[in-house]
Amino acid sequence: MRAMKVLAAVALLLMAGCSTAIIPEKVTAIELTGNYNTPDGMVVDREGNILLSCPNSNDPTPGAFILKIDKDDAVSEVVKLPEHPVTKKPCGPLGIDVGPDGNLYVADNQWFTVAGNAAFPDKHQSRLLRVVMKGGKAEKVEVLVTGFIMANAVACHGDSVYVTESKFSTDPTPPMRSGVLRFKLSELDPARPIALKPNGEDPHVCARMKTENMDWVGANGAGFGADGTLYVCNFGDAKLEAFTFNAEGKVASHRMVARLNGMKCCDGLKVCPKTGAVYIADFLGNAVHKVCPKTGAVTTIARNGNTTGRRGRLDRPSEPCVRGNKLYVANIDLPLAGNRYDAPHTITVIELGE
Ligand SMILES: [Ca+2]
Ligand SMILES: [Ca+2]
Repeated sequence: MRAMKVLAAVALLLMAGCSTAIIPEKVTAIELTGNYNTPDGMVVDREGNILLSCPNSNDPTPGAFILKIDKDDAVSEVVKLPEHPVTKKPCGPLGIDVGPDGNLYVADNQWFTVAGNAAFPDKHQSRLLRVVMKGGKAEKVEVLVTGFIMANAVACHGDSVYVTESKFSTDPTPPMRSGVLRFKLSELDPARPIALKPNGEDPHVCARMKTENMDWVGANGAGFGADGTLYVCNFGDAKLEAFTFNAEGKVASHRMVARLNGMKCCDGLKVCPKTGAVYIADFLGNAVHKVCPKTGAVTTIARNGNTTGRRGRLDRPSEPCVRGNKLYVANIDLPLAGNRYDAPHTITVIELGE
């Protein structure tokens, strides 16, 4: 009994320690207003603007958008994305990257629409889209790949675009299988979209992961280091994993960089172009972390309890983005894990001081 009490006290202390707020010295917020209520994926374009996916999952009434955050943090609209032809619901833009052709590659995640919805027995409704850009303006939106369950991060590297599939099947038996698919830009043709084979059997799968925790999802954020290492977040198991590929594009090495150590999950990630550090949004921990890719050391940059997002507080963050010495963190504010979806709808902006 006494041992039980001691254990309970230790557990409480540990829990309290894990949830200690860490508020950065210099932190502000960009507030999204009007048609924009739920931010997610981000990338810095060639002109230094941040392109932001705005799936509006919390209030889909206005549709879904790609937005631009310019150098002065002013927000404007790049394009409103078309609704999905089968679900008739708005596009679900999550991961976004700029290709070597200057066009935008965007994951359309329809999982939130089809999960648990008997009207859509085929759960493979998510897609890879291309926003064709001309003179800085969106010209048209093309469908390149169909048949994902949960298309998530997008990363362009070399002659290819890489997309994480957060689960290969809806089989509830652990472990959950997920991974990364690689498409050569030259094989992408909107006149003949690639229809993926289900269950992780498609030949475009280039990296595979397993997740023991079945409560959430597997492969999530992804990005490349300067040396060509592909970093992938394993959401449910709170792991950062790393893959290298040989000349034939096959996996040459697969290692775990970091696990837990203050992280409750690993959602979106970005590799800092200057330092090589991997920044990770921790949706469940309401935190953002920096991971050293060499040692696996985890440094928590910011963490707080459930909030509205006011004064730059984190409000269920899903994706980080480094621009200069600032870390931008999209607060997806989904009503999960005790959080309430609420105004303001924010991007937290943290000065890194490095
Ligand atoms: Ca909020
Ligand atoms: Ca909230």
